[in-house]
Amino acid sequence: MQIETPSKISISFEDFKTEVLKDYKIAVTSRECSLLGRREVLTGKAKFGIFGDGKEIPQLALAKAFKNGDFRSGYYRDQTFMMAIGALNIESFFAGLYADSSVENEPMSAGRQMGGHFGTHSLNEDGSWRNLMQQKNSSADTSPTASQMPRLLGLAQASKIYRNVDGIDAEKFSDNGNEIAWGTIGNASTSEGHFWETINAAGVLQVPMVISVWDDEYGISVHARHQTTKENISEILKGFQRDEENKGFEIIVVNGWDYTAVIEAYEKAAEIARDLHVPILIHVRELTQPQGHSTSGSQERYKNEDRLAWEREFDCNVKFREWVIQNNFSTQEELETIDQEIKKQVRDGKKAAWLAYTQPMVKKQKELLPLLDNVASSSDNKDAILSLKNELSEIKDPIKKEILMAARKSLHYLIGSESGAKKQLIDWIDAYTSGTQRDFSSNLYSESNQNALSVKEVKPSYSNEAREVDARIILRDNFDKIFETHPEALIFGEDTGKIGDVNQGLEGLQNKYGSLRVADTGIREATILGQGIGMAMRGLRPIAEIQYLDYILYALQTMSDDLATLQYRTKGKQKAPLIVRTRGHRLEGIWHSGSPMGALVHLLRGIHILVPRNMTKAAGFYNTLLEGDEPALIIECLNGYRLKEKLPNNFGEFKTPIGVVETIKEGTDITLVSYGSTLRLVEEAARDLKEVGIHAEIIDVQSLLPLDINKDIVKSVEKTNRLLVIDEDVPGGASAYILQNILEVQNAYLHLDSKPQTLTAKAHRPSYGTDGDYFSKPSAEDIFEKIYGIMNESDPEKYPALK
Ligand SMILES: Cc1ncc(C[n+]2csc(CCOP(=O)(O)OP(=O)(O)O)c2C)c(N)n1
Ligand SMILES: [Mg+2]
Repeated sequence: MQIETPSKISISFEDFKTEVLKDYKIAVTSRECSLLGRREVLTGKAKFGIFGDGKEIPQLALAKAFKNGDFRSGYYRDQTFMMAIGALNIESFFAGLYADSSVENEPMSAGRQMGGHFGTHSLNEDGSWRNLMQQKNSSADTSPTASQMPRLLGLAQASKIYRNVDGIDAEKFSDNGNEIAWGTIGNASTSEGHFWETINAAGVLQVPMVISVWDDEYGISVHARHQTTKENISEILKGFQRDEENKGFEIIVVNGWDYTAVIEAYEKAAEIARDLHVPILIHVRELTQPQGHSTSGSQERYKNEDRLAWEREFDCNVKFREWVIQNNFSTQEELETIDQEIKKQVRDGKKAAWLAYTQPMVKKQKELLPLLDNVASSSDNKDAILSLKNELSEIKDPIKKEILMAARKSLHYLIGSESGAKKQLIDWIDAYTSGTQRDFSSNLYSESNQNALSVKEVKPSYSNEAREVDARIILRDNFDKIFETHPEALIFGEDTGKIGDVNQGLEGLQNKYGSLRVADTGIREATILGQGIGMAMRGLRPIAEIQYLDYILYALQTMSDDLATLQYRTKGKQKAPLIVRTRGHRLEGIWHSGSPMGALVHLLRGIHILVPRNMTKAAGFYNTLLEGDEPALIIECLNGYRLKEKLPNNFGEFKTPIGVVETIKEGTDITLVSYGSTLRLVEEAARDLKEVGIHAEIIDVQSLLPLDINKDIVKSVEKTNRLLVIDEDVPGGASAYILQNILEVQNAYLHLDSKPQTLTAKAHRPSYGTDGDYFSKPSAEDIFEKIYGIMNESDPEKYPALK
């Protein structure tokens, strides 16, 4: 018998039945995992659980429409989808719950993220790209609600670029831009600004993005009436609906428990998005949470009996089961047999995951116990050590912490004694700690041989008759070379396209390279950043421009939570080598003079932060980064575009090294450390100081993250014995960060004859106008007087008091 499937394909009843039963098994497996997962938390084997129960059926439909090369950017409810695409199984589901740090057992994040945070592997062992067209891809989840949205936009936009820009080697990333980026988000999370910004931007850009809203009417305990106008996201998005005259969204509404309706909805969405690059929102309504939001808290506290009864009736798995029986795909008895089989499979898989997780630690426990016996036997603290040993031996499945605690505490009891046994224990602790520490701390930055620090310096070269030009010309000519030689490179931001950025560092380049590669965007910093992340995750080399450093705060959440953690949270299995371009430091007023470098340095570990003092250095950083595989933020000096710099003749080739400082003036009396726009004032002060017999050495750190990887600053302090760090951040900002490195990492305190100090801007935002600047930021006079004061204190006779 031939029948018509929901997607109107004619197949045999038997084939359709097979597919239906396959889906049924995945849905039941996923549900069993949720149920057992909750028990694992309640019995203390896992710390926290957040599951996909009540969202199974639409995810099966999503998985059917999802093709190789496609990307997901979703959230913690999507375990059924991940199982349906073959990226998650029972064992890896439980390994995630247990925080198993083995990437083989727990491929989502090697235990770094809570269970329910999904991702696939985009990279080979050596950090190079896999062929993303031969697999189904999921970008790595993040916990902040709606933080998956900005990245989703970029994942979708990559298809548009691949379809419309010639000359890119797309083999591993795209088939003529036919890939869809699929987003998922909870109904309550659509309250976040990121959601709205992404929706609007996708409508403008017309990219193949399909967002599913899993609507269960709640966000933890808070009902939709507090979340969403009219309690209905698709209703209020109606203005985005495309029509004959205007491009926009296709909006689809479907009940999540209705198996055939969801399949139809996803088939339709896929067809439109893939072919036409139209963004789509699927509002999946009437979903439930059989076990409540998560393992912390019970839903009986905020759902009344009516609601709970409705949820039991409309549970999508229950409805699907009814449908399977009603349509004669199976019988009550057959399904019961299947259910029992799956229950057993899940129990067995859970046990296997627990064993795989605990076995290596039990082995370590067994290794350690005799070592503790050995050290105890000849120790004065024998009883104390044996009691630690006994406590450890009684733990059935010890974790790493418990094992190392026993070992290290025993060592504390051995202070002052020497023995072969103690040496053995120390070696064992060191070996176990260093191996294990990597499980938790590796891959913050790229560990591939393309990492940005291994790119070699190439100096700018100059012809004999090299002209002095406005510095923005150097950026422009260098970008020109970049776009000429890297077809996969593109830049976008506010005023970036038509006028070639507000300082004309891209003048004329849109005409030359087209409006997709040198593009204007709306005023929406978070999604500018997201565009960059998503496109970088699909093999492009985006440069996202944030017009002024002061406005990076709008994008900071995305940079900090998503971009900066990507390598780390996937243990090096995904990367987004995005360059963020901005301009900052002093110019005018509260919002065009910011230099919040301390804040950025602290929030953006995982991203390189570069602070070039001029545009030649900046251009060199772009060239370096394009050769590497890592994300970075480059802050050009806002007041430097019209200053004169000599025109190099090797554009695209000269490279500024990352993490390497430069001594820009030699001196013997004091080491001055600074960066960016402040350096010009430091140089001016140093010239004046020379007049009074003080010879300052000036070091430009150039790169705040990483900072002085060769430890060159201490070499200068060894010579001068005095140290002042100067910047225009707030007191205790980046200057304190630099000082900590010099004193603690480089041990410069050993060489100091004077108190090491910082000179910074005032604690408030910089006031407007020239006087505002003078009284808010360090001036050449401030710098002179500070240094003179240090010299006066050290030798009042030679340097008599200024006042
Ligand atoms: C920015 C942010 N705020 C708060 C939270 C805590 N939180 C986690 S899930 C959640 C509710 C989300 O509800 P919804 O989007 O409807 O998804 P559901 O869990 O109902 O599927 C909240 C408030 C968070 N993770 N991130
Ligand atoms: Mg919800």
